[in-house]
Amino acid sequence: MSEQEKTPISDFYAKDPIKADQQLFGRKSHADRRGFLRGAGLAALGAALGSGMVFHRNFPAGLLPQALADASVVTGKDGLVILNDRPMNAETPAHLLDDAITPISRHFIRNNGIPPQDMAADGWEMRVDGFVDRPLTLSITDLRRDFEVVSRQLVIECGGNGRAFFDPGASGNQWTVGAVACAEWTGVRLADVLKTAGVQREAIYTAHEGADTHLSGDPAKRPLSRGVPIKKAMDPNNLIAFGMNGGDIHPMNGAPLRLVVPGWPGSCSQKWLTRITLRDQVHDGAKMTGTSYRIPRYPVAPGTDVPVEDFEIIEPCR
Ligand SMILES: Nc1nc2c(c(=O)[nH]1)N[C@H]1C(S)=C(S)[C@@H](COP(=O)(O)O)O[C@H]1N2
Ligand SMILES: [Mo]
Repeated sequence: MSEQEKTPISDFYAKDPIKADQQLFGRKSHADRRGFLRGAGLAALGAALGSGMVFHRNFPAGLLPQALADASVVTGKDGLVILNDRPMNAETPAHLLDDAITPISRHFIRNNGIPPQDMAADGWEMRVDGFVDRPLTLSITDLRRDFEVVSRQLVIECGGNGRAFFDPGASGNQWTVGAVACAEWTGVRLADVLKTAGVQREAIYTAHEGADTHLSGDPAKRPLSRGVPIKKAMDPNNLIAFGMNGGDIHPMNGAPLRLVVPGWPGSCSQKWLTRITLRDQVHDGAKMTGTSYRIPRYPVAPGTDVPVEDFEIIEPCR
């Protein structure tokens, strides 16, 4: 099954649990699945996932084993709750957010598309272009050699955090309170890189690109490309990061290179970073326009229909 053909496992189960069982376990009936469970099958699956499934003999057909719904299926993540598996989105239960520095295993995952296959740090390059005096192509080695390397504890919070509590409800991932984390990021200051490229007078906004691909598989479409006003881009706390909590960045958190733009919605912190373009207009990339990552520019009662032209880009977390 290709990445494009997959459906979120929870949707898959919600629609037709018996069929989902048949497809997942390769058995034709409820009774067969029980037979399969009594055999070595699910125990082996549990072992493969890193935890034995106790009581698996009693699982009724159509019940999605928690271990499959849990982000422990993502290597290096532990205890996260999967909200969607295509694209992968997983939040951290509040009781696991009690560290001053969020462990990598507990940093939430928010993907709009399909992560790149190749995340090797060797050979990774990012470009800086647009309204700059000197367009740059930088490897991670170049970044480490040519700029001051700093470590900062920075919070990333998704603009959708808390959406599950909206009344009336809003579409999208139903984040409760766990789409937030504070890792210690290591990298170079975005401002230093932009100064080296030479910011031209016309530049008013950044445009960020990553190596992830659109869910449709169409190479012409980007899953997400956001930016920030140049004033925010020059804030010395923004990092182009290649390290997380003293090690490598986790693949689901943007390895090997990402932006971290603290204080602004998480969507500004482009993962799998390949390019920053300085523009002479507000960036109009994927998820910058319409109602994406925007809010009405005036207070409205919950559920009010607001014309699209009255939406403005979400800026600092307020
Ligand atoms: N390339 C790319 N960068 C991205 C995204 C994405 O889908 N693709 N999602 C953004 C959003 S909406 C958020 S909230 C943060 C989440 O970062 P995390 O997955 O490391 O927690 O990444 C941002 N950077
Ligand atoms: Mo987000």
